[in-house]
Amino acid sequence: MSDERREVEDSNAEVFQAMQVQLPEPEQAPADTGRGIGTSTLRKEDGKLVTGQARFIDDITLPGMHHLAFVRSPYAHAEIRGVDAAAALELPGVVAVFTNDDLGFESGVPTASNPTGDGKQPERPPLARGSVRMVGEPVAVVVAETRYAAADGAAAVEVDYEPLPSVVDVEKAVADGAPLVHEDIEDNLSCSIRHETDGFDAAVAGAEVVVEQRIVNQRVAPVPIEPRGVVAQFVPASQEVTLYTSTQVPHYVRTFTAVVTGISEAKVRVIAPEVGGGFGSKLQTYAEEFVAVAASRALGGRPVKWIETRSEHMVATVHGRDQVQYVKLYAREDGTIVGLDLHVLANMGAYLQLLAASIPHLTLFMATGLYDIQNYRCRVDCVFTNTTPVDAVRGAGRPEATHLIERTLDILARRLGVDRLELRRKNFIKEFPYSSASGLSYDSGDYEKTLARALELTAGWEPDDGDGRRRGIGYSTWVEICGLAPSAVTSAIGIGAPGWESSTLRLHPTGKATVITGTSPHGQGHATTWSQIVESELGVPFDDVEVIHGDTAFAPYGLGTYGSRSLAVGGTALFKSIEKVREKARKIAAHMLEASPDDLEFADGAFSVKGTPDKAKTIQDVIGAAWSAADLPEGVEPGLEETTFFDPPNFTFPFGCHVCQVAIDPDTGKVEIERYVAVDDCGRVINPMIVDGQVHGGVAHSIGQALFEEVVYDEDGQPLTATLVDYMIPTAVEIPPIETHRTETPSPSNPLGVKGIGEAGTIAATAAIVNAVCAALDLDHVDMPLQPERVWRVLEGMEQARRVEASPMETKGGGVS
Ligand code: MCN
Repeated sequence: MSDERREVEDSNAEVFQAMQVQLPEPEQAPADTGRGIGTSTLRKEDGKLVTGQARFIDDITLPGMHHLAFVRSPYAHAEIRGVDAAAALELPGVVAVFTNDDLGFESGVPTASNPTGDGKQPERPPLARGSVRMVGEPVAVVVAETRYAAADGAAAVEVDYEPLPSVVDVEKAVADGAPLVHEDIEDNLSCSIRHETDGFDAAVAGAEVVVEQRIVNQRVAPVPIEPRGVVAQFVPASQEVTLYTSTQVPHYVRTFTAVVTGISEAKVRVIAPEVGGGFGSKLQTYAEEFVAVAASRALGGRPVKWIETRSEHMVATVHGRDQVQYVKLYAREDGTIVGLDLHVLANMGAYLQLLAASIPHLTLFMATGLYDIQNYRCRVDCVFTNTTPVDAVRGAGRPEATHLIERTLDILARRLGVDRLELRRKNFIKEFPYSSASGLSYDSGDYEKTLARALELTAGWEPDDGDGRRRGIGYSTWVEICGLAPSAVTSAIGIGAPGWESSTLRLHPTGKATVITGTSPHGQGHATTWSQIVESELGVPFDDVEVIHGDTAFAPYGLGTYGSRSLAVGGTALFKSIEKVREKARKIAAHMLEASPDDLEFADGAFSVKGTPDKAKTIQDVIGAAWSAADLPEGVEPGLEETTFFDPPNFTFPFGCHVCQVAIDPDTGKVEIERYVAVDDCGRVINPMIVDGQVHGGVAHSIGQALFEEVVYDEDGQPLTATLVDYMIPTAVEIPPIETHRTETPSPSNPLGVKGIGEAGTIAATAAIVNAVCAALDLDHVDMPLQPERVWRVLEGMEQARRVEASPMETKGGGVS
């Protein structure tokens, strides 16, 4: 060691000084690198995704790892008389077969939803005990040396079932004498959520027109590109477990893994590596996660892996929507809407998953849409059936709301013989904040503006049926609730989870920044947009910001990514951490500049003395000073790192207008979307390109629901759409060019002025498409999906479609509460 070096080691101060000398010259704050807020900066996430360097669950291989395969029920409802694993255990490579009792669970699969406070929440063991209540319910798990051996083992396990009567349809499930899904729940109802404004009956008594319509919002499957998967490794000596899982909510998975397995929460580490899409379905804690952890524990710490097959996905991962809605809309002859009476039968499936009844509760909240409807009565019955649980799928309760109100508005316009856009304008909410009849406070909006912009953009559209096809234009003027929070409200409406979000901002001695976010992106581009916020607000260049997420060992507790909340809540948590860092940095800069903190201004990443711009310190200068700590103002701690937990005062309410033109082939019933224009308002925009991408994806999702997708069960509860051959999701061929446009109405709910956009397209689009088809066919209503056969039957006037067209509430025996 040189003398010089020895000298350095002698004094801490000198060490810092010496190291500081070795630091690269701090980069100067960018005046404008063009990658801050408001720019369409390319996504920094994409390099590894498009070059195959990203790591998904199935890329993870641990030494000595075994594989799991689940034995799943082939019956919709049956008693389990016995499980015989002898033949499976004889097979080469099969190591063990576990049933629920072998795995030492301390509770069942959790739900965090109880909107009425007294909802029936049947216990659901991770592996079925005593009986099964849906096709695909896991009964046992096979551990084997290879995935193939595990699959062979699962096929060889013999389960003795005694089939029981089952019910799959919500209307049948609530009828007298229906088979019971849970023997102790006599009406198949988990809960009935009710809301009624004062004096409802008197207020609607004077209505001159009443539109009644039964609307089916059919069951859909989420179908992300990557199905679910887990890798778990338990360490017996320390009683720790690491769980890699394809999830949107790693911290919830950690908490519930602790609850279900009894392992200390502090010893559970959950990692969400790259997640290949979720669309709401990975906002869950699933039986397979708990089983994998418990299996690794039962095997003395051997790591295990399970990767969901596509057919498993179609029965074992939650489904979405599945509501039958009885709508009654009251109006005056002049088009003023007087009141809305809504009864929803919401299919919960066989068990409650994480959000369960809270999903149709969101339908209740948003069913009056962007119209000033002050008289409102709604009843949502959450019904058990022998089917896969229904929970969040992109939009989660809000596409169902938009669809029903936008469909009913078009029917009302036909009934009154008035222009459907005039009818909308007449009833638009015009002043904000607006107290809705369902008890919400809409933060900001300008519904005329998005409609006007959409009309400007579609002014030249003139449906021409010169080629023999029938054409129509449909409109959807929509609003949604997102940015899920505030915690006091989520708690008050029976969601047993808060709504805040966290972020840590850490500045490194080299002037670079790490953001640790509690959100858990899986395609939304948070690394990019969070870096844009740091560049604009702190002056650390976009490329110098690293964003870490999805690992509970590193991050403060975070609630994850769902409900289009990440920017409005998590992005704001980051903004607030930046503010805290800036305030501390201001004190240090003032000390360095021998000025008062109040005399400094911060712009373009530098503090300067007001009126003397050349007396300045960049944020990078300050980061170095905070780290070296050689000369800090009194009372200021070294380092620049801040954490924020942000709980917003309100939700955000994005809105917009979507317009769609369809052409229908009368010979085949095939619907083609010829043009699609989306004008959305999500407040201030961080990255316009990402927002466009989210809208594209969201609209594509709803094109799937409007035209193609439906999960179908037969009478006995056998799924008829358990593969992608039977369940059609649209490909690029079916998705038309989607034109996206925006207006910007800032939200007062957060300092960035932002609202969510991740679900907007999905929430808006089905109504625009079905309204266009109904306009083309000149009829009141037809239910989704508008597959060629259904449309052809409408055109041919065949019985099934006539029933739908002629307001089938009488024929179906349903009623409005
Ligand atoms: N954004 C923006 N300016 C705004 C609003 C949003 O730049 N005014 C950016 C955000 O910074 C973020 C993205 O747009 O990068 C989406 O933000 P946000 O609306 O906050 O939504 P979340 O990030 O919370 O995403 C959740 C939402 C949901 S609920 C589903 S479901 C969904 C979706 O996002 N699933 C997706 N988009 C998806 N995209 C992909 N690729 N895969 C999924 O599974």
